[in-house]
Amino acid sequence: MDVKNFVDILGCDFFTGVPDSRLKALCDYLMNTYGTDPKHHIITANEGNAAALGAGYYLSSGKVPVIYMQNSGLGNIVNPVTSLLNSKVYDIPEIFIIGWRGEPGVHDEPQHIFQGEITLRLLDDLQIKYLVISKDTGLDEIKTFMQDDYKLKAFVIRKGALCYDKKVSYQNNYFMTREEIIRHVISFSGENPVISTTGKTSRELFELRETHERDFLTVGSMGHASSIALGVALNHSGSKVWCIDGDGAALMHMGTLAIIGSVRPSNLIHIVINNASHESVGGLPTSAGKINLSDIAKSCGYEAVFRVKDYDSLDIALVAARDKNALTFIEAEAKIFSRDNLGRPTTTAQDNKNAFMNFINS
Ligand SMILES: Cc1ncc(C[n+]2csc(CCOP(=O)(O)OP(=O)(O)O)c2C)c(N)n1
Repeated sequence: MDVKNFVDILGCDFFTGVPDSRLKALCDYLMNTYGTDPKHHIITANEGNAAALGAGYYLSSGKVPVIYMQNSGLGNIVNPVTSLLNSKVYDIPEIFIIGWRGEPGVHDEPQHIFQGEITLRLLDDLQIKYLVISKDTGLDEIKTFMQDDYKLKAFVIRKGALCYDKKVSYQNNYFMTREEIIRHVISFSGENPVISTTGKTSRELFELRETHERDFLTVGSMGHASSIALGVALNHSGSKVWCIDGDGAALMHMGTLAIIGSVRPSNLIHIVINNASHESVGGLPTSAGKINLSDIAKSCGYEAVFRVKDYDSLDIALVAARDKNALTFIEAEAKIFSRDNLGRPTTTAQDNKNAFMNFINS
């Protein structure tokens, strides 16, 4: 279905959410139509923020917003849906567009399987009325569904259901690549544990390594790699612990910077690869291109802070991080790029966990 025909039926002029690869057609359409004009389109740090932002839009305009997300984001909206939007509280209408990863019967990665299985059940429990959209869903079915008086409605989007024929390209002015930054990091991290973030960072790390026991790949739980790294660092004080994060992920749960900064483990090195983009799911911008993450880390209590633009300065920062005993933050600017032939981890998540635990406890 052409995404424009779909969006026209919704009759909304405010869209907010977190991008998803299943929703690439929608995301590209929104970027081409509105860019990031905050009157019409805001890419939020996490999906719960989008649900709340949509509530504010409704309160001030009386109009219904559209909130878009991958089904992994349902976890982040549970609280605003139950305690803000639900009819037992403020009874605020919203339309959700949800990319269905891990649909039963459709092959997907381990982090999507359980979320995929419970997606429709969770919507039922949240009292969100849904319509599943496939390639062959007719526009009339969508029009009929929109006439339903449910306040909270969701479209659950199957693989390939939406299409958009215009190409959108996402770029920045940065020079390094994420994969090469990761290669540099692991040349300095040696035998220390590495915790990597969701998306292509973990996929690239996996491909760069010959053996995988030193790495914990945070394949799901976007935004939580640095909290996992904090937990490891506190109990593994004999060695450095390296966290390779993304800007979108760091923003998603940015409160954790304050917690890490206040706990201040001197063996933790937190690297944020900042491409100002959600590159792994298509390239939509994050706000990390407009703010100064390094200054935020400094204010939160990180002791050594570096912002690097090229490989020489990256190496200088990595040497300092390795050799000093200080909570370190390295923001490495990267272009919006990944290889077309990038693979996926070939070991199971539980093999990864077991190998990592054996390594770390030996
Ligand atoms: C809660 C949640 N929302 C959305 C996603 C989909 N998702 C996977 S990776 C990613 C982008 C990550 O961006 P960033 O951390 O900047 O890393 P990059 O891909 O740019 O390297 C998104 C949005 C997800 N996995 N989980």
